[in-house]
Parts: sequence; C-alpha cells; structure tokens
Amino acid sequence: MTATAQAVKNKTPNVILIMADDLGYGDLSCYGATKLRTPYLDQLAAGGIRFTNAHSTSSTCTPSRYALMTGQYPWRRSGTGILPGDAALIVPTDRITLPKVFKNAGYHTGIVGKWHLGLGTQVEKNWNGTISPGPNETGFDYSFIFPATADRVPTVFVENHRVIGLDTTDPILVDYAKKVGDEPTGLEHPELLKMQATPGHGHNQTIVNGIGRIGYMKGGKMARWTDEEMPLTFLEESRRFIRDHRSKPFFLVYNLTEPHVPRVPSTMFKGKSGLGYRGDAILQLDWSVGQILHALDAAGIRENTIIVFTSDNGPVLDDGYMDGAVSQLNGHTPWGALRGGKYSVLEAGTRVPFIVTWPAGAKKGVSDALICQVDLLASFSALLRQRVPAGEAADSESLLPALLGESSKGRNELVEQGSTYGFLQGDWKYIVPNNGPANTDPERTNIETGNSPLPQLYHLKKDPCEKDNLASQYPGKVKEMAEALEKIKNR
Ligand code: NG6
Ligand code: CA
Repeated sequence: MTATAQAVKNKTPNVILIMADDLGYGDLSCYGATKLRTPYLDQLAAGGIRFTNAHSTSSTCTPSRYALMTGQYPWRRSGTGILPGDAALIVPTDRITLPKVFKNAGYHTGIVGKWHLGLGTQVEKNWNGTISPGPNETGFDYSFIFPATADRVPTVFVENHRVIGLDTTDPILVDYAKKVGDEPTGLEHPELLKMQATPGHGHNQTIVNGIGRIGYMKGGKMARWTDEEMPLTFLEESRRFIRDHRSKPFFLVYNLTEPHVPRVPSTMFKGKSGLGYRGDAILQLDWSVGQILHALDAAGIRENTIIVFTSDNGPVLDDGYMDGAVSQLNGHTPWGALRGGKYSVLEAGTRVPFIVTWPAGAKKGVSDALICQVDLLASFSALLRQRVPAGEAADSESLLPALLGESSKGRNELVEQGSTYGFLQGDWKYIVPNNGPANTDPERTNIETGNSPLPQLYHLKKDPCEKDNLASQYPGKVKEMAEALEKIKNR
C-alpha cells in the first residue's frame, strides 16, 4: 500500500485551513461575483463542497479567530474584541485548541500569516528578545506570523518567538498610547504618504512604507515589511512548510491578509481587477490559493489533503484608507445579496465563503447546512478520534458528516456577534434590541450595523436579505427565541 493510500485508510489527511481577512460572501465568482473572476477558488469549489450558510462567530477578526482556536463563543470571555498590536496573548495555554487536536493526534502543526490574538503575558514587552507565549504555546509547532493586522504596528514578521531581521543596534519599541521616537506620523506629515488615510478615521500614526498605521513604533527599520511583498512572504513560507512536511501528516493554518487594509497588492496585480486595489487584492488572494494547490500537486499530496477555505468576517469598503474601494467598486457586491458587512450583526457580517475539499475522502456539491468556524475543533476531533476534554470547547459541535458532504444536516442554532447578538434557529433569525447607531459611520465605513431599539425577527429562508421585520407579527416567536438565546448565553 502506498503512503497516501495508507493515510487515506487511516483517515490522517493533511489539513490546510486558509483564512482570508475581510473577504465577503459575494467576493468570489463561485459565490456569484460577476465583476471579477477568482478561477482558483472556483476550481477549488468545483472539486469540493461549497457552503452557502457558513459563518464566523463574529463580524470582526479577533473574536472570530478566538472562537476558531478555542471552540468557545468569544463573548463568553471579556477582552476578546479587536486587539491592539501590543496586546498580550488571549488564547488560554492550558486548554484544548484546534492545533492541539492535531498535535495530540501526532500531526506537525504550523501557522503562517495574520495572528491578531496577542503575544506575551503583558502589553509592555520586549520585541527584541524572546516573545512568548504566543502561537507556539497554544498548539503550533511552527509559527511565522505578524502580530496583529496589516494596519497596526509593529509591522514585522515573528518567526516562532523572534522578530525576523532584528538589528540589535536599532531596537524596536511599540506604543499605542503615546508617540515614541522621532519618526514622522501620518497626522503631522500627510505629504509623506503614498496612500492617504480617510480623514477622521485614524491610521495616521507612525508611517511605515509610506502608509500611516495605527500605533507608534520606532526602530526595527530593517525588520519592517513592505506591503507589496508581505503576502508573498507568507505564501512562500506556506509552500516551504508543505514541501518540508509532505511525508508526515500536517496541519497548516495559512492566514491570508487580503483584502484587509491597507490594500497594497504586489505589482503583478495592481490595476488588474478594474475594481481598485481591493479587487486587485482579491485576485492576489485567489492566485495565492492556486499556488498552494500547485505546491500540493508538486509534493504529490493533493489527493489526501483537506483544504478548508473561509474568511474571518464580512466585507468593508472604506476601512480607513482612500484606496479606491468605494470609487472603483464598479457595481461589484462584496456582500452578495445579503445585508450588512464587517462590524454588523446582519447576515453579511458573519456569513462568509466556506469551501471544503478532500479529493480522497469528501464528496462534491453545494451545501446549505448551517455551520460555523467554531465547529472545526469538535469536527476534526471526531475525524482524528480525539476526545475533547470535558467542559472545554463547549460551543463546538461535531459536524463532520456535513463538512465531508455526507449529510445536509448542520447546526440547529447559532449565535452571531456584531455589536449586538443575532440568533439563528431553524429558518428564523432574531436580533436582540440595542441602542447603538444603525450605521457604523455613514461618511466612512458606512455599514448597517443591524442595531435597533426594537426586536427584529426575520424569516431568513423566505427573506435572506432581512428586509421584512416580523417581530410585531410574531411576538410569541420573539419571546421563545429570546429565551432560548439567554439559555445558551448562561450555559
Ligand atoms: C478597526 C480599524 C479598522 C480595522 C479593524 C480591524 C479604525 C477606525 N478602524 O478598529 O481599520 O483595522 O479595526 O479589522 O482604526 S479586523 O479585520 O482585524 O477585525
Ligand atoms: Ca478581518
């Protein structure tokens, strides 16, 4: 029996989780986009299962990734909102995590790309020494990350516990409260910027590579990335990881940084989409996925590799830079036919592309099963016959048959997190009343939040666009769902 045949028989496929950053439900041509084409992801979807009702737990990054790692709804724990770049690690090191499931099953585990779950034990940390705990303490044998987001300092790569390209004569200092060093900021010197920040939105602190960032940093000049090649560096590291570990089962998390701001595609993609840099970044993302497929083919392991492709939250156009996302949208609909987007409790906030392929083991097709990224922990535990410790990862449901296309049955209910809670149950969605603003910021991000002081009830099956609030027509249903949600929250 060949090694691949043995691995298929033992059900020990390689697993690659590819997580895009702010990619919307309608951003790929296999999800209905007509203004741009994403041939590699279309090919992936055609060879696997394309989910139409898959969700992140939350409509922003940190909480969604926290849930993915821990199998727990992020709102059960405080401090799981969008983290600054100097935050301490928020993932517990003494509990089960998604990578630990694989590690316990004998896999080699790695993460490449965006992290945004904090590093070290405190905010004040020495970026010039050993930075720990981080991904390596939460289940990854290998990590090659950037700490937070592409628009937050420090704009450096961290490999395992150390910043890459560190120069001891030019130490790195990071501060989110006050300016450090004497480098120009975007606020003081907008003439030095190659991409202007949206007025009134921030992104005007330390300038790195001609782009104003959130947060202040000094030093580490040689260690700083250039945005044009940063995603290609992550791609190359992922390809290397695949090559180096092709003969043993591995789990790789490849966290793409596209199409999050600042959108600075590499030269080969600039202007290619006709939709501005946001569209170009999506073409770059699609091509990167194609490069991963080539790497698997070259290593001879595509057959027995599961790829899960998804996004951490819904789409946004103007998220702080004047990059043409609004002015060159050209009729593209990143949210598909849904309402809302990033930061929103409406469907486009958390309903995201989700594709699963496993040529040797899973079926092909389209599935409307309700699934959530929080379920990957229990589902892969089931595949690898690993026990989830009692009381841990309690919000994660094993949906393995749905993920492999063997069943159309997903979850019965799901809690969605925007600035208020949404609750899906059967064909219905209930949104908890909230006094926050109905729009994130009409002049800038301009996304409907879903906030309303009145209860909202939508029949998602008949009204996927959440247009027709039926709450006053069905007060009993509202009460029943509000109570069911409270029960889950207090579990
Ligand atoms: C917000 C930023 C936004 C983006 C987001 C994180 C402002 C006004 N907005 O606070 O630009 O960085 O955080 O995005 O600074 S996420 O995908 O990582 O959640
Ligand atoms: Ca995101």
